[in-house]
Amino acid sequence: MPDLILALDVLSREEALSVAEAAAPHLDAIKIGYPLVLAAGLDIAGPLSEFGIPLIADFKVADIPNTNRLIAEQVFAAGCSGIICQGFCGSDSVAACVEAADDAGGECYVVTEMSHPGALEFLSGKNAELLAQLAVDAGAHGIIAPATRPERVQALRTIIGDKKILSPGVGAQGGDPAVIAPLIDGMIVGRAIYTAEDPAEAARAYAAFRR
Ligand code: O7M
Repeated sequence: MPDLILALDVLSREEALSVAEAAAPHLDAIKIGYPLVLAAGLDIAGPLSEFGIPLIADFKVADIPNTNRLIAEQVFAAGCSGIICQGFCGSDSVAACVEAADDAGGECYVVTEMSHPGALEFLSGKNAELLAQLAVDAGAHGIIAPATRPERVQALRTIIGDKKILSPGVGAQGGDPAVIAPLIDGMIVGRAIYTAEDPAEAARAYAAFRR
């Protein structure tokens, strides 16, 4: 069974801290990204890390190696222990994020296939498989793959072996936790928890699917 990772895509510092505090006992990690960091600043990572669970920075980093490294260094200096990058910029760009993660004692995850319908235009099928192989070759710690397509997660697993699969798409996007949980290492859930009237109870409801 996987870790439960909250996608904390709320738009204020106050809401972020209140949802995180309520849900933290039922979580294994929190993912922060553009929505929250643009609204509240990267230093939100400081108070969030006080809840005692790892923070994963989802900036889907996609640039030249030097820029990727500069972004990754900021993320780890702010207190995050993981970073998510895109793979389609190539192996040297991914390697820059992996190196920054290794230097910080953190982890780097590479997006392969995405969870939304539009992913089928580019970020799926053969392209996703090439990206998964690139993640392995670059020494990444794992990949992002879609809870909305469990059969694709299984296909990508054959490429990455025992590297981690973090999987978004459960809840608001229709993914079924009972189907996806046995296939993955981290289940990323956003709206189903942070828009709930009682985020603690909503997070606790995933306990049966959590390691
Ligand atoms: O549960 P949701 O749909 O409210 O949130 C899902 C989160 O996962 C949200 O933060 C998305 O940006 C993210 N995500 C996807 O939904 N689909 C993907 O293919 C990839 C991600 C992601 O986390 O990539 C790192």
